[in-house]
Amino acid sequence: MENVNLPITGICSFAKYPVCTDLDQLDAHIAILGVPYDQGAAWYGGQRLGPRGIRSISTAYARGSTGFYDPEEDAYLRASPVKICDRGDADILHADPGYCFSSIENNVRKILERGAVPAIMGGDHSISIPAARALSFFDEPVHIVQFDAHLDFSMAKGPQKFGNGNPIRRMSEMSHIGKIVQIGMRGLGSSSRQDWQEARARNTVITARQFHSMPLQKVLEQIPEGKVYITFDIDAYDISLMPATAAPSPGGLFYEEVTELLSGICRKSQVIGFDLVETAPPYDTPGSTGCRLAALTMLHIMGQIMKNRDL
Ligand SMILES: [Mn+2]
Repeated sequence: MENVNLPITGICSFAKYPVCTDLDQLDAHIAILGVPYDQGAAWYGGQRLGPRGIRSISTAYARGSTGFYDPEEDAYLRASPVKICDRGDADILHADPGYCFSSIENNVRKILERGAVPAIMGGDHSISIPAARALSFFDEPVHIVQFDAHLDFSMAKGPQKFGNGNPIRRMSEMSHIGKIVQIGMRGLGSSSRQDWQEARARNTVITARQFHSMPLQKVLEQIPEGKVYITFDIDAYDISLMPATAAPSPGGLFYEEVTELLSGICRKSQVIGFDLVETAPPYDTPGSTGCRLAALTMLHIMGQIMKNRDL
């Protein structure tokens, strides 16, 4: 008799996808990479536990090669022949940020070389810096779409240039990064006026308030065509949805509008990779609301990426 294979059983990989820790053997459309790193956190930490927390709750959504039936799309998403695997985590040594950044960049680069889409779960937002470095793999510019409550465009905090307040600034300095669209910013403490002016001069910035006053189609018009990397800071979501993060913020985005926009981006652009960062399980509810939201958002992006590919 075949095993029933309920979520509570088995190995706790992301959504119980097969584990492939040897990247030389990687044979998949999407490779999930955990990055348990939070030395970039300016204040509250705990993001290093993000990959474990997300993996644990994600097993509830394990359907293997059958995929998930989406009644609104009348389609099975992430179904065979789509191949997804969990690569495990980038090697991390917290006392040595340089070592960690090399490890993250090498992992992402290797996943790209094997022809797979990296699906990265952090970790604090600084991990997007080495991930973006690996995007020089492509022979054309890669555009960035950021979801976030915060601008993350600070030049530096004292001598620190590689913290979780700096990733978009660091990306903007990379010659292989093209346009940058920033969505969801709001509230107090999100960079200085000068940072905002410089971000608005270089990038397209859509605050949460602007987002809520715009038809989705207008937002989509701002998304570049071509190759796009999505960096999704989970605090883009409204505080009522997302307790499990270091800087939760009211006035944020909601699941339906986020997933609809993500679907639109995957239709319009070629999404070549994404990260989802800043999930911090120590602040989560007992029912793992935040980790669940993170897992579902990742599954949604993966489903939409593959729906728009010819296999
Ligand atoms: Mn951020």
